Amino acid sequence: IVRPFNEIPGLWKNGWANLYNFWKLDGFRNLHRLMLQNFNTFGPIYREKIGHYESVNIINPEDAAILFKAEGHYPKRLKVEAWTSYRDYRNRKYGVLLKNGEDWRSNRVILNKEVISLKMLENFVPLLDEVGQDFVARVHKKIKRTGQNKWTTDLSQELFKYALESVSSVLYGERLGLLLDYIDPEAQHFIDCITLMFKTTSPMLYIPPALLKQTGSKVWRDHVEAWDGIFNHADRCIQNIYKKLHQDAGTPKKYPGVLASLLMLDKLSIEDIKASVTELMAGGVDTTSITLLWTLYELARHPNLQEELRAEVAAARAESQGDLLEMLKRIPLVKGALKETLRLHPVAVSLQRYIAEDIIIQKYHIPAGTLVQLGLYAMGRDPKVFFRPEQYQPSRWLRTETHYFRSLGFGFGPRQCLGRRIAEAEMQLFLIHILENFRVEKQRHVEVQSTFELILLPDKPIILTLKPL
Ligand code: HEM
Ligand code: 2DC
Repeated sequence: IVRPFNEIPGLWKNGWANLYNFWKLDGFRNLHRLMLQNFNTFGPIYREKIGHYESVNIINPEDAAILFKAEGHYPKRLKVEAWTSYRDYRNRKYGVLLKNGEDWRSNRVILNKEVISLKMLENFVPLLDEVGQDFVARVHKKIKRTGQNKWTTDLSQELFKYALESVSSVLYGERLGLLLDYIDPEAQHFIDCITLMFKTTSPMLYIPPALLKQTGSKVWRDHVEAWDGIFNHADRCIQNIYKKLHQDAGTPKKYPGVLASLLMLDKLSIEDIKASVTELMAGGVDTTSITLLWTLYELARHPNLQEELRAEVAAARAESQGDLLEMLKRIPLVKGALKETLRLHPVAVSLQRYIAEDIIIQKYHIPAGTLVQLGLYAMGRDPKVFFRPEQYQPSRWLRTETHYFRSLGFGFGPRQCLGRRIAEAEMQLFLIHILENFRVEKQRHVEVQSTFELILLPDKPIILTLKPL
């Protein structure tokens, strides 16, 4: 028997009362923990309305499979109104992140070839490897300066720079030089704007930005200022490449980067290219850097595992004889570590789709058009889904445990993360270089948890020590 939609358990009858309670529970920063609690209270499916945000939430991999089978030809995520409102307000085009329908699909198909195809990896890897090497050189320098043969620090700012340098080198085919002693204040401002943009987005998930705009609220003003900073800097980078392309046209050389490739391909309008390249640049900073920070934190807490990974990397280096693409095929445990990091510390607390057709989940009928969310953070910590979920165990991704709809850190299907290949290569190369050069240790026993600022971030600074091997 199928039970009706209105019988799904949960609090969905009074969105504004729920928003008030959510706010009292500091839900703006605790979303991931509140979702976990809701699954404990209501079971594997619950319906919820907070403010004007309405959804059905699920946690099981098998149910995720049903969800994604119903995503339709034009998969659509939760509409982040803060982001669309800004673009409407400033008359800027939506990029692939915010487009929907046929407009999204036609842009995405072209971007796929230049950004997420395996073929492009060949072009990206040498660029990203160079950034990795520069990061190592920078750390060695810092270690020398301390005079103590080690460097103890909160690496997050360093990792932001590493990530921005990496994604820029792939997008623009040239280096910004963010890992040098002098840090360009414009690049630093760009980094700060991204953080502010994410932080100011989360309240606007529940309270319509139009309302906040009318009342002249600070969140909206900060949000606009943050996006303005992001777009201004990206515009400058894009203009710079655009000009150069016109200056030395017709000289076929090395791989020129994603932006120049798209411009030469001439299949998307310049405005569309600018919009998506800006999104790629902004999406490529906090995501990979925080995932790397969490990974270093886990490696510091598990010294034996760290040695195991180091051995794998050394063997892969020896066997591949200088061929980096070969080397990346021989580090399954390093890849497992990154999956394990995203299981316990996912960037995205949930994946969501407005379903294109009616479905039945946990015997409940869910009509087409409903926003269905997979609780990614909750799934990663569910003992019914992962054996001993509290343990950081990269080897679980090599072995017998089933992986069916369990490795979803980058989303799923045609709407999955466009930056996935860049992110994976960038993070794998980073770990290779770190493991080949430093031992990572941590100070005292500090339990770090997640806090929600649209993406999940560490709730306190992670202080690590790097020692040369
Ligand atoms: C979308 C995760 C890095 C650009 C997404 C989505 C997730 C995600 C979960 C939504 C996918 C879905 O709905 O199925 C991550 C994680 C990263 C990462 C975990 C790193 C650890 C990056 C990087 C870039 C990027 C480096 C840019 C170079 C994008 C874009 C979209 C997206 C443009 C929207 C794609 C579309 O709507 O068609 N990402 N991301 N991401 N990501 Fe990432
Ligand atoms: C946040 O309830 C929680 O990859 C909401 O690189 C549902 C939701 C919707 C969209 C998700 C968002 C969450 C987290 C951050 C994501 C975003 C889609 C893309 C974005 C996952 C789960 C991200 C970080 C992009 C951002 C690119 C942007 C800066 C240009």
